[in-house]
Amino acid sequence: MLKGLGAGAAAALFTLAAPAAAQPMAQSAPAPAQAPTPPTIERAQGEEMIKGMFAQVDANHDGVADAAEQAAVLEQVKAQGAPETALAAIRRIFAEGTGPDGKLTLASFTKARMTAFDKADTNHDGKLDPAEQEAARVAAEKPKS
Ligand SMILES: [Ca+2]
Ligand SMILES: [Ca+2]
Repeated sequence: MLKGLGAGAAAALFTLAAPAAAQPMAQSAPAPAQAPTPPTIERAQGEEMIKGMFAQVDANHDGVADAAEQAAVLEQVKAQGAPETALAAIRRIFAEGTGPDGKLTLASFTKARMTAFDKADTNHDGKLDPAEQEAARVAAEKPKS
């Protein structure tokens, strides 16, 4: 699970946040062709990312991310050095995605994350631009008051 995803990338996918947050300034590397500005995420693209993320959590592919699978992801993200704020954000995202039947399913997870996507899309153009992604990431890592 989470193969090839760094802690930041995993957290970024969960929070639909800027990949820039996961890449602490690659200034020592030769100048990349692209500016480090994260790309704007289209709504359909965001949904694909969410489904991909669920597939990573649902290790046995039975359509439900159970408590053990959620715990395994948290362990892995933690082992990759994610800060406690990121772990807390992921826990909250799991909780928010849990349906009325107490299960975190692809459908309930996607629904909850797309609701978050729409909330983060503050100018309602159906896309998350870099500023909206950053604002969502900051909000996600803040404890709820
Ligand atoms: Ca499962
Ligand atoms: Ca927008």
